[in-house]
Amino acid sequence: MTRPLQPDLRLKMDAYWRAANYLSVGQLYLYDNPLLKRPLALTDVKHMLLGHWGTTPGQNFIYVHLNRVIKKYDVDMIYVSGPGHGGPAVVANTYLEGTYSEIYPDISQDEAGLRKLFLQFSFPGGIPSHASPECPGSIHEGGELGYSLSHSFGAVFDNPDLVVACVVGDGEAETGPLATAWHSNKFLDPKTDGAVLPILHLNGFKISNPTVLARITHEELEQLLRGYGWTPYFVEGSEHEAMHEAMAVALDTAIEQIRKIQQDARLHGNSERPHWPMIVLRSPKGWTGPKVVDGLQIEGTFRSHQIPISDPSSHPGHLKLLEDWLKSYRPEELFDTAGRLRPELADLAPRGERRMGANPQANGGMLLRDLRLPDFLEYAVDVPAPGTPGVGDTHVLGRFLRDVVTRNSEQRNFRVFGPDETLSNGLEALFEVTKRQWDAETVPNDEFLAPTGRVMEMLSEHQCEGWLEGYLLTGRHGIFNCYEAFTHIIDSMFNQHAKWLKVTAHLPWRRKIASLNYLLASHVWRQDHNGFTHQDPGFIDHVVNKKAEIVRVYLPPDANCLLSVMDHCLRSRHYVNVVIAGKHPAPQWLTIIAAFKHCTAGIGVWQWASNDRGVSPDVVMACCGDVPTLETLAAVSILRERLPELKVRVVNVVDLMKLQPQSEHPHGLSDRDFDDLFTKDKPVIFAFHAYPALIHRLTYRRTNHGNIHVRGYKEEGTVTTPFDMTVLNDLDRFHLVMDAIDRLPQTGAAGVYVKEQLKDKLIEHKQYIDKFGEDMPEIRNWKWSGKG
Ligand SMILES: Cc1ncc(C[n+]2csc(CCOP(=O)(O)OP(=O)(O)O)c2C)c(N)n1
Repeated sequence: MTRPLQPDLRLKMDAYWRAANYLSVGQLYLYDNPLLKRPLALTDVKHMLLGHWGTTPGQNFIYVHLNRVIKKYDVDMIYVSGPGHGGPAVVANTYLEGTYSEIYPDISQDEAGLRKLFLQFSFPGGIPSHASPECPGSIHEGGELGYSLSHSFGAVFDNPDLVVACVVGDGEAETGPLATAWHSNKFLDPKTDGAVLPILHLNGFKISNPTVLARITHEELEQLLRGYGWTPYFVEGSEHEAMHEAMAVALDTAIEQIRKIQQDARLHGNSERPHWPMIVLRSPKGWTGPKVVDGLQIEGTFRSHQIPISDPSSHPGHLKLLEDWLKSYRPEELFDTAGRLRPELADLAPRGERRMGANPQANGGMLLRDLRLPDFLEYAVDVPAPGTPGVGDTHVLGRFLRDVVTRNSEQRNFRVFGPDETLSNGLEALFEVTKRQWDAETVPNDEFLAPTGRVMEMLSEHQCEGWLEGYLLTGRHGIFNCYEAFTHIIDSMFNQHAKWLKVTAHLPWRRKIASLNYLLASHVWRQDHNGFTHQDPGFIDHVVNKKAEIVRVYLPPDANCLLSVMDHCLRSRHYVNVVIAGKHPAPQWLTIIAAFKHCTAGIGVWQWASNDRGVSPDVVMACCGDVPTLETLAAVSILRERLPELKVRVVNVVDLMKLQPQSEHPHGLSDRDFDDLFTKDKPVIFAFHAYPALIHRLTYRRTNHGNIHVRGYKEEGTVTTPFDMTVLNDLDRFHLVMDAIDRLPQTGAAGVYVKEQLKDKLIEHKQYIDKFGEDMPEIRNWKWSGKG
């Protein structure tokens, strides 16, 4: 290939790079004097010096080179900064291309704007030091390292014209999520998806350690990347002219190769798995920064990671070093006296929405289109009477999701993600209309694999979560279905996404995106065959820590409720919705209309199961979750049969956040409504799907909290029968009845007799399952009698 850079262009690009570097150092250090029009004084320097320099000049170098290829090839491109602590770089570049000032007019393209740009960085009331939501063009903050490639791939699914340039930190590359994300290339369809161009930024160091990938041989690294299926192009060195040339050649090659792969697939039907190009940029950490400070080498070492020159007020000589460093970029050549970038340099940036900071893909809500949803009422399970046997709630939902796929097949804006569990979680109906997207080899006995499909499965919860987040952040919709216990694997990714949603919800220019919907099937109570390792309902404990305006938790008790809840979640915006549902055959309680009403209210008295009409109840039997609801109703039928004078009220909770006070969560019941349901002074036996402490945490301010007695999972589990799981945790119908009697002295001797009989029942149960390996017939065949 001929050299793509004319000397004049190379010099201008170098100047643009210097401008970005100058603006980056300015952000780290300058309080005033942004154009160095007078000698640098201590009063011009911020008191608290915060931020990261090390990664920044390399990212500035990449950005200016990406601008060139965007213009040359008219590429629809966004930028993902893996080491997002290079915040100064993305801020500097979006400022230089003009998008920053368009969004924040106060940060104007002049000296006053420069001063504010510098001041706001890592300053109280200003912007954080990462590629944060405030930064135009960012879909990935990069504060918690590891997710850049998964986000990038999520962004290009169903986005055939988009290229995501994804800078991967060589430290970031050591994380589990990133290490597995290289495999995303086996799940990309060159016909219908876009492309990711990874740029492995091999600057050699993390905070205070070398990076693994920088300390293996060139050959090992190349083999590793080729082994992952990539074609790596190396750009290595530090000499500016040579590096500009090498980067330009590598980028031209990569873009042309991406175009060729796409054309081969799209126009010529080539169905071989492509070996997509990527770039390895080996450049010094802290490139162009101070070489030596206080006798210690800085550039090219871990010492450049954060602030290379510290505390000038107490270190004579540091101020001069800083001034020399800033001046080394020759700002007077880059900005005119008014502080405006010189026109011949400004001209290097792409125009309009081709600027990476202005690309609507990075503000996905702008592109979001509503899903075309089928009428969920049509998928209803017929429930002629409470207790009608069901086939398994998620199996019913699967038919609805199947038709969501079909109805949006033209829009191509809905996908279902999961780590190899879509079938196991009961969503097999999806495969009537779509496949799992898979671009690697297939052999005759494979099932449901195709180069393009709506189901994305790789056995990495990180990868699925990251893909889905990238997909949502670029304006599409989706669901993550996962075993409940293993959703914990992405606790931290959920955190980051929830934080992103919280911050973006308050940025007027950021449009709302579709909610992140978790479907946690295969839950704690029905992991009979997998046992203890698969029994953990704690994800929701974690979720409810996040901002109430963002998180929603639903526990539909049956299939019709699940349909109603999922329909709601798929219409919602900018939330994280957690839905916990069963997949095993289980009794159905509500007709679809009753389910719709119940789920809309989120909580309510099940009058058909209660006998306290017209009087105040003696006891409230509350339940939340499908198995606790079953056990509660079975307990209620014992109470009503054996102690018929008792007035029992059944309250079912679908929307967990109804329990919190209104002041704490927008869904919260008013105290008045809560007291109406749970009474001010009567015992409440609360059967809960997850750890009992969560109910106490949500209700501790309620009038009747002292009388709420919660049964839930208390970390007892093994491979056993479904009913025995509840017995092991005291959540079974017999314990619930005994709990009620213990709090109802008025049951007197009759209550004592019932308790004694139920204790015997528990012994019988144990003997029976030990002998036969399944639950007693009276448990298996129990049905709600309907007697009220
Ligand atoms: C998951 C995670 N672990 C630890 C950190 C703390 N941390 C911040 S920067 C950094 C080193 C990053 O190295 P690299 O990805 O190579 O970025 P660069 O050298 O370009 O700054 C670490 C460990 C983090 N941000 N995220």
